[in-house]
Amino acid sequence: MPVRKAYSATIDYLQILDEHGVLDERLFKGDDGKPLLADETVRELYDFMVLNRIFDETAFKLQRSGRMGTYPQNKGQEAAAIGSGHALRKGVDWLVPCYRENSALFMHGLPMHSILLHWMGDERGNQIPEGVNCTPICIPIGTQMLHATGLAWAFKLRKEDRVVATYFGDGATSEGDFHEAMNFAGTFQVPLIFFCQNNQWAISVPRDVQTASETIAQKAIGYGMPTIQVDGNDLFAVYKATKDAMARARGGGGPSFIEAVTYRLADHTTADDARRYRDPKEVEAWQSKDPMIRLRKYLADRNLWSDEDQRQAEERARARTAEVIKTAETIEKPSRDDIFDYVFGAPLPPELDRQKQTMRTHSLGQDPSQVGLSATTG
Ligand SMILES: Cc1ncc(C[n+]2csc(CCOP(=O)(O)OP(=O)(O)O)c2C)c(N)n1
Ligand SMILES: [Mg+2]
Repeated sequence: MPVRKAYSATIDYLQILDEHGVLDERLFKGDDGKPLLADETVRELYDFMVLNRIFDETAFKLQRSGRMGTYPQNKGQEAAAIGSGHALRKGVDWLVPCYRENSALFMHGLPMHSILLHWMGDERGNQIPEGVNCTPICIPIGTQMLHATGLAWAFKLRKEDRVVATYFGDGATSEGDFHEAMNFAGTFQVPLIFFCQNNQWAISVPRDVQTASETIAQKAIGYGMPTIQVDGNDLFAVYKATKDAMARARGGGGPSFIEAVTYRLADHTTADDARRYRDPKEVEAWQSKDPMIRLRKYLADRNLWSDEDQRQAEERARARTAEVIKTAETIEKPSRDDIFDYVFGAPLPPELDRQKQTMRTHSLGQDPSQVGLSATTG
């Protein structure tokens, strides 16, 4: 009996604005002849990139000067977050993030100081204001994809016209949670976009050590999902792929997968030193593919952005970032009693009550007399 082909597939790669700022007019115009994005919108999105880059660099400095805990820089991944975020409807669709798409969350109304509070260790940074459709940033890798699937399933059951987008990294696609979420979403045909920011690294593990899959996008084929690889540093390609996935989801076409090929230009977090494991030549090569360089060139070539515009955008971004820091740093400090009052409930067991009463010194929360020191020592 002859061997028949049981299945075959290809993965498309979409790029509309290349790293030199050259535009594929045909793809930008689309079949209907309308531009994918109006000039004014592109200006606004670039301006927003400037704000986010400056916010990100300032957050890094806050950590270095001891004013914040660990921080994972988003630098270099702005087109992926902003291009996809722009395709989602504010106040309607939902974002279920990890931690490298701040700008998409800000776009959908998350106050910028929330992100600083989170990384300052203040749990109020995870309180999402009413009407902002996102879940808190998620550090346990991959878990958020299951939440996103559940959320999208609920919208389907309730017949609500809402789409969910969940963000995760290349490394997250090696987690069991990823496969469970994909399997369920594909089987139940939920309105969900799996948005992978393939930034080539999972801390110190490079993508090709992480998985034997040639592309991340092809992993979706096993779950029956339309899937595409896009230039993640190209705002237009990311926006178009997300818009197409949105249209499919809203039309009852179920989940889609997008692999945005990008690069983590900074260290994994401020607790990392990538110079120990990354070839500087690789970083240099990706620096020239920075999403902001090509978009600025696109705008400048069309007389839509001048050096003066850039100067003003940076000035506005610095002023705004300074305000955000002030808000985060001047928030009323939580009481030290909160950990007892809100974690254990009432009545407090006697031992915990004793600890609460004696947590008066800065010496590991212990009363000096209990550790054999007089109250005047230290
Ligand atoms: C379940 C779980 N395992 C391990 C970690 C430790 N960890 C934090 S970030 C990270 C790498 C994630 O890589 P990727 O998904 O590519 O995202 P990126 O940081 O590159 O954006 C790991 C292993 C974690 N946070 N959660
Ligand atoms: Mg990664």
